[in-house]
Amino acid sequence: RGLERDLRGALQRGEFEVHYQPQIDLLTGRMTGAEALLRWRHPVQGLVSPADFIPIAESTGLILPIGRWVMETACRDFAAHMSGLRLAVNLSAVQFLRGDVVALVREALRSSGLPGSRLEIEITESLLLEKDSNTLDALKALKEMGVGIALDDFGTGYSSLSYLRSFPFDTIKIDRSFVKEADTNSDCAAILEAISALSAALDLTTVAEGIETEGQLAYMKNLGYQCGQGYLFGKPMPLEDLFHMTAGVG
Ligand code: G
Ligand code: G
Ligand code: MN
Ligand code: NA
Repeated sequence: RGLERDLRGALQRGEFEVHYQPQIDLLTGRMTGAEALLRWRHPVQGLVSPADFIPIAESTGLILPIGRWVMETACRDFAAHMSGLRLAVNLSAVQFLRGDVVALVREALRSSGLPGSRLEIEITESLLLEKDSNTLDALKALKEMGVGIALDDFGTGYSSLSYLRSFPFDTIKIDRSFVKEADTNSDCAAILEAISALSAALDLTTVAEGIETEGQLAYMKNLGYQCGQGYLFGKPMPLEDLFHMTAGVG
């Protein structure tokens, strides 16, 4: 397929960009950090969504060099320009199973000078489903470096509750499909309330994804969600725009 062929040289040709989406403390309204989101500027097709090319990058193994580039670029950006703010970076299951994520993160922190405590990695349940014993060791090693671990897209998988007990998470990110209907669907509301109580009991930080309206914001805040991300606060944006947002807030 054409996209796969084009993906092979994209890194060398400098076609990737890392954008950043702000994460907001819902109590204070302040930005606490941002999630790094990869963008591919294809010379003919324009911006290609990661939803379309990450699966190809995973099946071809290209996710290893591309994922390394994202981690190094984002750590460098934040160490140099985003003093104090935290950085979240998505890691694919393939990076855990076929790469050395501990060495990858250690090297990115070392070369950028970013403290481990300012980095959080985001993983999804698909990784934990693999039941690879090295995964737990890798997560523990990252935690020893001060790096936070977030479970992404929470609520969309199968057996999330047992994972919460078995893996050293700091944060769970509630999938935006729940947040979308928070203030209109009573089943969603009940699930969100239960997740909030569970997170508090397990001392996990909650991030509500995909907040688009003031109504959703008020609702999630009221349920005790600590952080939020979504178009209401800002879309994924180039580093320069994120920098201006922080300068404006002071
Ligand atoms: O940015 P957008 O919301 O279109 O991202 C779509 C999907 O691609 C999300 O699930 C997101 O987690 C994933 N994604 C974005 N950037 C990266 C990345 O750098 N690495 C990995 N593994 N996934 C990413
Ligand atoms: O799966 P993950 O959460 O890593 O990916 C985040 C994805 O969600 C990105 O593609 C990002 O562009 C998208 N996103 C972020 N905020 C919103 C939002 O408020 N509404 C919608 N519809 N999508 C969002
Ligand atoms: Mn994510
Ligand atoms: Na998500």
